[in-house]
Amino acid sequence: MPERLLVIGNRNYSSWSLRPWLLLRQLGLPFTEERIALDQPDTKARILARSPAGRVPVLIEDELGVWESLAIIEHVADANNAVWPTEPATRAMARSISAEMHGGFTALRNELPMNVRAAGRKVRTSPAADADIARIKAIWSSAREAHGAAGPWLLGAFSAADAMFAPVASRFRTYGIDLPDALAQWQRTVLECAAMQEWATAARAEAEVIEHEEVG
Ligand SMILES: N[C@@H](CCC(=O)N[C@@H](CS)C(=O)NCC(=O)O)C(=O)O
Repeated sequence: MPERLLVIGNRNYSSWSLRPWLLLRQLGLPFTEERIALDQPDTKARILARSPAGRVPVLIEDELGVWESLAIIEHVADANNAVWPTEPATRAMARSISAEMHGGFTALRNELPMNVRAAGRKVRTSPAADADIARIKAIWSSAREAHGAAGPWLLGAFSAADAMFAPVASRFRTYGIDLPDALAQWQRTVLECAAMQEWATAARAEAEVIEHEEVG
């Protein structure tokens, strides 16, 4: 069993940290964690001591460092076949939408920052963010239409795709983005699972407030 250390940022704000953390927890893979508070005078130096990329999350497994959330997920998948669906077409969809999340939706991410403990926030979104929201709803709808009968997660069984979109599920609740029933059901599946509850409870216990992440 490898020694795994996951280096994360603030639970309340660090959406990229949440993704691999949720995946490891949901799959029951043991790991220890190191939390580096973001936006502090020593943040950069502390992260750089763990990763040359200077960003969290970072997975350190035995002596090996892996950075970038999707690369961490792929590394975990190398030794665990529950990370991605096994059926080839479902697996291809899971990978496609996860890569789309990793590489895109910049307007949404900028305008609606993850803020796990906040609720009832209202933001006037730009057309670019509205387009991101529409595309995300379309992704979730096509996933649920094709795989709803197989289980409550995005593609039926839990997979990395749920972990990749979990921070968006949280944002949509914080900022009151309306969802049709089938998508609201998936949102509840993610936000109410034990691992996500654990993350949210710890986020609420964090003292730091990062002003520029507090919008709406
Ligand atoms: N593309 C990266 C994004 C990582 C990222 O932007 N992390 C933020 C926190 S959510 C960070 O480390 N910020 C600290 C900094 O830039 O100093 C990934 O997928 O892991």
